[in-house]
Amino acid sequence: MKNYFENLPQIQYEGAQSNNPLSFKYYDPERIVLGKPMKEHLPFAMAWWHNLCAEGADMFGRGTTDKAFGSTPATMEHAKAKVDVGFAFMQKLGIPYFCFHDVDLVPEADDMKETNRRLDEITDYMLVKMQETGIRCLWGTANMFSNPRYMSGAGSTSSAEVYCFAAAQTKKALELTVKLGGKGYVFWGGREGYETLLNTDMLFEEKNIANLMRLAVEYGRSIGFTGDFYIEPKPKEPMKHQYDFDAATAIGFLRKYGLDKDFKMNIEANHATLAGHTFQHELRVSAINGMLGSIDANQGDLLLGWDTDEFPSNVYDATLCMYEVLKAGGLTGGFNFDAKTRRPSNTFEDMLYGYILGMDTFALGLLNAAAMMEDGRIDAFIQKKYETFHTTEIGKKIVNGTATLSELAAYAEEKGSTREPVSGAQENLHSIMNAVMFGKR
Ligand code: XLS
Ligand code: CA
Ligand code: CA
Repeated sequence: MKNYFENLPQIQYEGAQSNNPLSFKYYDPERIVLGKPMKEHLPFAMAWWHNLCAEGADMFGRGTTDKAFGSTPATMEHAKAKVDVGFAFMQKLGIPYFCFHDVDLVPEADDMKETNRRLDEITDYMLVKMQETGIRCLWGTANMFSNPRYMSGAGSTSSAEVYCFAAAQTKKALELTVKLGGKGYVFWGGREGYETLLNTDMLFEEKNIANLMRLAVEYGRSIGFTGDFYIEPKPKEPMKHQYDFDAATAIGFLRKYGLDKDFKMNIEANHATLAGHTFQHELRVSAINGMLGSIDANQGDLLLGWDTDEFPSNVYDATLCMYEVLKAGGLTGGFNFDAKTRRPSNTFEDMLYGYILGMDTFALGLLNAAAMMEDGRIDAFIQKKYETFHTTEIGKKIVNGTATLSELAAYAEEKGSTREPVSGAQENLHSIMNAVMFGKR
């Protein structure tokens, strides 16, 4: 078994001056930021599917990276090799969590009973590694989008039989998540959407998805799952239109079907931009609705219209992300690197470089966001911007809901005309952010 990572030295923080590519330049796990160590602000996770399974295949060519790890592909020997390599990888980087789909762990058999037997075997093997290393499961999920049976959806399928398979996969994935002590359980609705309404009963599909989620909550709670369920919004790809378009849509759906107490959002940066939003927007919408749960830390490419799942390198976006996370008081989940190396980055070292880049980018984001909060000018601006609601009698009445429409109208009529509100000062605020981020040169 080829376990390249096993004999490597631990990846350590060496600082920005270091030329060692296998070191952190900014991620210093024990460094105290706003009263707690960086590693507690940034509970990172490895995505099993990309890191241990994705070989760089795309629609135009097969894989470029060998992830057989010296074993025979699509065997239980291969599944175990991935466990060995995965845990060695996470240990070298000091990554405390992983996330998985059921089918990332073992090759899927034709018969579901055999797949489930394999899943039992591999999770027994993983549990031993987890005990040895202290590495934990952040969240689990069921892949209900790759198998051809889900071509017309899982919860939203047109077939009652397929619906039962989706239920069976959800049940098993929940059991595995509980067995591995997962903090969360994700629903990403890759096939829950449509291509044309000419062949789709949207309301019927919506109710069926909600029903599957309700059944999952009831079953999960009955087997001792106390964590959060997550919806991971994404507007499109693979479907033209996906029902969990963005955070606002998913939150509205959860409230409509009474699922909002058990669910939060898992926000992915790349999905946010595909929906025409910033990452920060999706985080804010989730946070102000009390549903900011976990984050899929990656980035897209605005020049491309699809989900590229790149390792985050954009420090500005990571800063705004961490600003939202700090303001929200942290995550109940963590930061899952749902990211893959580019197709020509086909070596084992590249896998490490991807994670080092992502962890350093988020460390910089955290440091910058903390500095923005300590600086206080942006907060002070926001407070000042809305001050007439807090300092004038009429403003206070609006805020506490005691003013009538007639009273407000009488106030305006008496004034006759008004001045414009204070400037939005966007340019100045961006300058402040730059100054805080880059300081003296
Ligand atoms: C795909 C999604 C998927 C979820 C988990 O775009 O990001 O990987 O995170 O099913
Ligand atoms: Ca994701
Ligand atoms: Ca994605």
